[in-house]
Parts: sequence; structure tokens; C-alpha cells
Amino acid sequence: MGVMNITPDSFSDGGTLYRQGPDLGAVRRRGEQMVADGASFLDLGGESTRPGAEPVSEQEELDRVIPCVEALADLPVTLSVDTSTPAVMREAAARGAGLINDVRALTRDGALEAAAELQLPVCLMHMQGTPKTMQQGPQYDAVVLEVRDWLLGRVELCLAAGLSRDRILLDPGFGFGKTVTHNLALLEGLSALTATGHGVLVGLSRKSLIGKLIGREVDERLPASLALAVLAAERGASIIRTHDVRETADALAMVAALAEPPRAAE
Ligand code: 8Y4
Repeated sequence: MGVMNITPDSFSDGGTLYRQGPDLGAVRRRGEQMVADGASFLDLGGESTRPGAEPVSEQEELDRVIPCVEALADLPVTLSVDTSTPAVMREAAARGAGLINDVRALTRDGALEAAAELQLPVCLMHMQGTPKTMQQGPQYDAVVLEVRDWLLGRVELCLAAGLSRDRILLDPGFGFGKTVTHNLALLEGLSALTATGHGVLVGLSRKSLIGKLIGREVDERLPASLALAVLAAERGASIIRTHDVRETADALAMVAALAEPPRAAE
């Protein structure tokens, strides 16, 4: 899954798809490149969720995301909308989006109902706190179990609202209200999520745990991101969210090739 940030202030990729509004030419080129590089999903986000970021209005989010969905709708890829806002879910779905990626796991007013009505696959991500406050001393007694049980509680609410289980992906939300220790425990315990039978999506690309563990700036985190992607794939993750599609697709192709039965490769 390739990341496309439609925000002026992206810390991870410098806001290159936005200049006083979405730069649709740049969006189209980046989308085509990510598809050529092997993306199965493009994740379009109009809200910055970095620690301390200010919220964006519903109208602003619509103005950022919906033209991009329109600009990319004919590409041979599933368009994912990174949103917690019911109106964005509805408008994006009407223009061909195929996945709702909600870092708030459909907790916003009306989000559960919108997702059920649209019958789109959803990714439910775990976050402790809100983007503004989440990195101020996150605490857990048993992070893996708490994250899993919270997500499974959200799954039950989704099922009760009419979503079908096979369209629900789970994501531990690396970096969202977690210390480095919590993130490492979640990566180590990823099988607790895959064992639920739900597809698991992970986002580790360029994240600050890399900076904290090995002291790399955000633009120097690709090799470490690939190591994490390979580990997550080995531990059963089905979708890897990344800023670097070509490199990640190659790394995952090797994981897949090694998992296949021996054949005459030479
Ligand atoms: C450097 C690189 C600094 C990345 C910060 C970041 C996830 C997600 C994000 C995730 C799902 C981010 C929208 C945060 N992370 N959605 N979204 N899972 N499902 N930060 O892990 O990439 S945005």
C-alpha cells in the first residue's frame, strides 16, 4: 500500500502532492508510478495525524481527498481513503474508493453507520489517545493483549452494525500512542493479531521508532523500513503501508518467493 499524503505539512514526505490544494498532476504521476512499482493499494490522506497536528475541517478534508480519488479512479489499484470522517467515506466511495483506512477505527459519530451502508472493506487501527496527545506518556499493562482486545471489541461493533467479518482488517497502529517498547512488543506479538483470522495491515515506514532505535533522520530510514516490512510479512501481515513502493514490493517478493515450495529457479 503506497502512502499519498494530500497535506501541506507532511513530515514523512514533505507535502509534495499539495500546493494550496491538491496538485492533481503530481498526484496522478505519483499514483501511476506507485502502480508501476507494484502497489495494490494507494492510501489517500487529507488529515495529518502526526503528534500535535491540528485537526482539519470536514470541508477541507473533502477538498483535499475527493479530487484525488477522481484523478486516480481509473488506475488498476484499490484506492484506500485514510479518513475518520463519514462524509469523506461516502464521497470517496461514490467515486470508486475501495477501502476505508480509519486510524480511529470508526469511532467518530456516524462513521460505523457510513461504513456499514457503503459495504466497503475497512481497516480498523488502534490508537491510544488522540493525535494531539497520543505521545504524552502512553501506558499499557499488557500492550499486545490490550490492543488486540480493543480491536476485537471494535470488530464486534462493526458486525453488529452490519459489516461483514471478511471485510475487516486490523492494524496495531505503530507509533499511535506507543513508546518504542510498546511498538517492539507489538511487532514481536503480531501473531496475536494474525491469529484472529483477520487480515493485518501494518504501517512502519519511516516511523520514529527507527530514528529512536538506530538514529536515522526521516529521509534515511528506507533500509530499516524494509527490514521491518520483511519481519512483519514473515509474521503474517498481509498489507504493508509504505512510502517506498518499489523497494518494499521487491523485499516482499523475496519473502513470497522463499515461502513457495522449491522449484527450478536456476
Ligand atoms: C515518518 C513516517 C513520520 C511516517 C511519521 C509517519 C498508519 C496509518 C498512518 C498506520 C494505518 C505515519 C494513516 C502516520 N500510519 N494507517 N496512517 N496504519 N492503517 N507517520 O500505521 O505514517 S499516518
